[in-house]
Amino acid sequence: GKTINIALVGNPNCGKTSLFNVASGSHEHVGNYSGVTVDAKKGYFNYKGYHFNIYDLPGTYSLSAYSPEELYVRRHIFEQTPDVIVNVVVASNLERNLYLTTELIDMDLSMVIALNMYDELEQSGAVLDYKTLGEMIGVPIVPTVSRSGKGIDNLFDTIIRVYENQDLTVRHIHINHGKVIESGINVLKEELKTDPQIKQHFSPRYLAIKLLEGDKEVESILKDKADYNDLITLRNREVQRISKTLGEDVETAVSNEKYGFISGALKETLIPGDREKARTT
Ligand code: GDP
Ligand code: MG
Ligand code: K
Repeated sequence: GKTINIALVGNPNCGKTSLFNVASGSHEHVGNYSGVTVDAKKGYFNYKGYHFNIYDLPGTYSLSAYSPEELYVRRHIFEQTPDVIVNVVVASNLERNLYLTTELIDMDLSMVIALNMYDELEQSGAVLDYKTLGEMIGVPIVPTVSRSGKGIDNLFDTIIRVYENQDLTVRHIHINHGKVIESGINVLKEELKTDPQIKQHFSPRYLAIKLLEGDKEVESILKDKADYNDLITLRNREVQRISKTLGEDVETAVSNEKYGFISGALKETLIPGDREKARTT
């Protein structure tokens, strides 16, 4: 059968390891797989004729290059190129959890969202139209309770559909960062697109955004490009123009746009319940 490599990506304490355990059962390689100080595990199992390799990655709030965890997760995505990313989110804390989702969307990856701790969302009395939310962001969303295993089959059925390009929810969207930043993204993207190697491995839009944010690791990925110096000159010019026009740095502006995008999407799909109750159970 076919092999599907998946990676669990989500904030700390969103239920990744619980999901990993319930999916892989006792079939895992623990030990020194990563060789680094962050916590990561690989497991494997068969389901519906497919062989799954599943990686439980360290928890992260973002995919910038600030912490060893963020760097580890991003390198795993760049280097291992999982077939499908499972973005695990806490159903009752979407405003915060979906920030990482917007970073994954920028990277233009095949992805499914596990709407985990769905039991807590239901207990809080909140109602989420997750199907519509998934359609808005172009990513299928599957409610799960990874502690009990509820929804896990549905999650893996969805992963198979996404892998086989048979899921109708999947659509690549761009989070619009406004005219001033978008023109900077386009300038750099056009420059990056001329390199077939880069276009094949990374989303040029993602690299352009990260360059504007001053991401050092993305710079080092691009170091070998023939016209690297021109690219950086162009980047510096755009960063100056943007921060002068907007009166704030690119990173702040981009993250504000992302939070705005999330709250806009939730305004249309979430009827909040009693949050405090959900967080303390
Ligand atoms: P990780 O840090 O993302 O690996 O999260 P863990 O799997 O360690 O889970 C963090 C905590 O949330 C643990 O106490 C789990 O028992 C609990 N948990 C995980 N999944 C669920 C779920 O679906 N519902 C509820 N209520 N709790 C969960
Ligand atoms: Mg864990
Ligand atoms: K909890």
